[in-house]
Amino acid sequence: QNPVRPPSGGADFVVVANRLPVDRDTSGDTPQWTTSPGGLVTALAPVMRENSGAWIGWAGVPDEEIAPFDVDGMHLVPVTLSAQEIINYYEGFSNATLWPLYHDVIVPPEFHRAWWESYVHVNRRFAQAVALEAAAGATVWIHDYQLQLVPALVRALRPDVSIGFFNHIPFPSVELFAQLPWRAQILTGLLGADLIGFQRPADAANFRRAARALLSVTSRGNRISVPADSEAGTEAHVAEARAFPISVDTSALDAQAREPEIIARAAEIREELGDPELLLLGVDRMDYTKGIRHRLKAFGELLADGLLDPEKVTLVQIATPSRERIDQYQQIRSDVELSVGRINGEFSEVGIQPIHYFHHSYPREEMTALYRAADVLLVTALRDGMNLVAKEYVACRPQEDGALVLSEFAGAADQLTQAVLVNPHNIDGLKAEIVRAVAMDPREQRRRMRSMRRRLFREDVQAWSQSFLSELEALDADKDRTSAI
Ligand code: GDG
Repeated sequence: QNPVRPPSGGADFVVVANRLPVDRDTSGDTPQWTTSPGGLVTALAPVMRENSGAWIGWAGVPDEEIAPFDVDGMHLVPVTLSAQEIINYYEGFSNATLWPLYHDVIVPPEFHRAWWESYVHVNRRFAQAVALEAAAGATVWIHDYQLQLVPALVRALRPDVSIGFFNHIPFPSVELFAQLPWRAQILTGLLGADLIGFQRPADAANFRRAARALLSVTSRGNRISVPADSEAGTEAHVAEARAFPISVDTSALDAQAREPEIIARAAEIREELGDPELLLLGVDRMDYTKGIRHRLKAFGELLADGLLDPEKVTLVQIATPSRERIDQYQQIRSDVELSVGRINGEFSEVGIQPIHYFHHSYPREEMTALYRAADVLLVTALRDGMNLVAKEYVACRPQEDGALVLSEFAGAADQLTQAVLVNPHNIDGLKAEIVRAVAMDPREQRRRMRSMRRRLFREDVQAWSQSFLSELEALDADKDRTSAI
């Protein structure tokens, strides 16, 4: 399938994200692009195909100018990043300044002027790419914390387009956000959008409060009056900031979990693990926000207390490699590996190993089989925008059994209210709730799982993108009427 390429400036729908949804496969004779199947692609690919869309982002290779190309019916427009920009804009400002600051300073954010300058530069480059690709009156949807200046930059270059922004990670309280030396620029950048989406209502409220406190703008309900900015070259407008909780492709995951090969693989996984009576699972990027250390501490203590029996219980912990050049990520990996080694060293016997730890990633089918195999999923994030893993587990339980232990600091706790909710900082409480999930009456498990599944079938990732885009469209239609609030 090779649809007609939109000419430059011909895209009615433009997605902008740090990364293009593809990876370069260099294993064959000629390098090929393969789509990396993530939630965002699932949600947006159909909209892109219906609307002559374009996706703007970095292709994942440094210092290389790559011409736009088409994959799976999507028109992809690469933005070039130099090796130095990857260090300053991506690893530096995005992942060592904004990421920890927006996740409640679990580790201290670093503020460096050279990183900020690179962030500004790269955001300008993205905005220029949008200005070139977007057709007159197009819809532009910008994603995530790496690109917070893009909305206002696009508004200045292309006042005709409709601009949405979605923040995939939390937005911190103003008391923390105020530390950022460039807080006013970031808020002004975001306020360039017509619609600013967040995972939780609390994130949207934090943003509105920061805008009022630090920029002195006025707001009513979800709407913020943004004054004209002669320096930036933008007119006055109204921006709406509210929650649009992201979700998963529930029916696709459910269907995959029902495939005979997946069911067989799930049984095989349990067998290969030595047929434990109880299989606990953790799936995370190796990131200090995910609370992997807290989870291991609780698990280790439960073994020591004799409340979990290593002969009967196995924990599978997958921690996929992430941001490995950043110090704090090397640190969390060492901490996790030390803890896994200690617990296994203490409680293993020949043929018995309480923790199976994997520091690599798996194909989607294997993930689905693992979700299907696990009796209990442990999500103990210290702060997490949403946490799709929790939703994927629920979607992959067609038999309506299994229990989900879920941190109240993950956005998913707003929708998955029937999970066993925990505060991962409270190790005694976490231990008690793990025991509760493990011992839960199957009828109660079923009642809870059924209710969570029902909600996820209604509130899937397609519903998420549709509700965001239709609100953006409604705001656009309403523009003249709401130029003042
Ligand atoms: C950010 C926010 C928000 C993981 N290991 C493998 C694998 N994964 C997949 C999971 C899931 C995704 O990666 C991780 O998504 P999460 O939502 O759990 O977390 P972040 O990566 O931190 O994502 C988060 C999200 O954006 C969306 O808005 O929910 O709060 O931090 O889909 O399944 N996939 C495969 N192999 C692996 O080994 N195939």
